Amino acid sequence: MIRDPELLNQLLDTISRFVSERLIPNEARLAEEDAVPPELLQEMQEMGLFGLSIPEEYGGLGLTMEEEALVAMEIGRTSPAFRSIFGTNNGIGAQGILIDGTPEQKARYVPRLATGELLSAFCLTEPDAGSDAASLRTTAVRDGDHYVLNGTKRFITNGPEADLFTVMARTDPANKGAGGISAFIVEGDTPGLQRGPADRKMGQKGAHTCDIIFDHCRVPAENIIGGQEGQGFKTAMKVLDRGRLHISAVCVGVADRLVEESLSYAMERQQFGVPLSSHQLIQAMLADSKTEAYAGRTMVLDAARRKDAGEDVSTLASCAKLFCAEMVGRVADRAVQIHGGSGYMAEYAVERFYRDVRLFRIYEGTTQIQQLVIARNMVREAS
Ligand code: COS
Repeated sequence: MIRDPELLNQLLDTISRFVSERLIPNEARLAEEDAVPPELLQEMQEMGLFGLSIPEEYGGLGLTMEEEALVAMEIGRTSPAFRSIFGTNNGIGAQGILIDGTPEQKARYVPRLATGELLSAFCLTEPDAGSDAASLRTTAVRDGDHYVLNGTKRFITNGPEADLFTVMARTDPANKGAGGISAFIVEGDTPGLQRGPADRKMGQKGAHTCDIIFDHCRVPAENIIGGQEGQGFKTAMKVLDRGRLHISAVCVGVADRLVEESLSYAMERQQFGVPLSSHQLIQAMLADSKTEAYAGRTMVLDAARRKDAGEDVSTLASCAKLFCAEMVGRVADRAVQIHGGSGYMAEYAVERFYRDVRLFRIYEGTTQIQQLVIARNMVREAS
């Protein structure tokens, strides 16, 4: 649902220029310093990127899912770590409060999330609960007008720097499944919240993750999302429905960039007396990558439009995540192949992207979890 095509085109143009002129030239620095340069963070804040999908009444840009997908595709043309910090903030970090929070919770936190004054993170995964998220072990025990949280969350994006965490924890020890889980808003400076050392990762340098440890961490009872116990798993799943579409759009953007890099290298580099792009086996790889990136784009936009129209897109979001994450992996692999020996060298962007995109098949639900969600929904609908 594009609300105002002219305004949206202006926003996309501005972001496209920012990506080309500011982010792409700083990709190597981002990887080397393992941090988003502070001046770029500030520019992102000024452009409103920290509040992309937060409604205007809370100071965000209030983008629809389709609009957000188009923005994510544009931002996908550069290192995914640039997107990670603000995408996580107004994506999985803030959406739990937005989707299921009480009016008071939204009023208290969302305006500061929209400006980037508060940085947020999403705490679902644990050392022993990844794909089987409903088996999580972090506990939240009621004690007067507080809950006391104990447990460890793992691989938490924005963890080292977040000011606010959406935390899924078990409030009903007798219920070992999804129904025993509640979601909490936990402020980063709450006593008993500790951060582990930053993880050392294969790629996406500049996007930071770490363990978040809750050790008798007392959280006000009013911070249970929606004011109700037992709803936390559903909140997490709804957040992920949106998150998976956002990540799919990022995969499309990265694939577009890799196609561009592959084409320009193939047109420049000569072998057997002609440019690589004249060789049919190279052409086949270029054509396959272009086709797959286009298929991903079409798929994401269709699912996003349906979400904006109010349809349940749980299945389609998983279809998009499954296809786009695998697709960008294939496109990155071809990009390295087209670059030949150079593609294995760190001074070429495709070497870095090849490592960066590997994460897309894992986080916000592995490819295998998407297959499971799709097939289970198919069977359920047919029964
Ligand atoms: N929206 C709303 N509610 C949902 C939902 C969705 N998309 N998906 C599931 N639910 C509800 C179900 O309807 C069910 O509710 P009822 O008990 O009232 O019927 C409840 O949540 C439990 O669902 P389900 O029985 O399907 O849970 P399971 O434990 O069997 O499995 C999977 C759920 C495997 C799909 C889930 O654990 C998952 O997505 N895992 C991957 C986690 C992930 O993406 N981790 C990445 C970390 S975040 S970066």
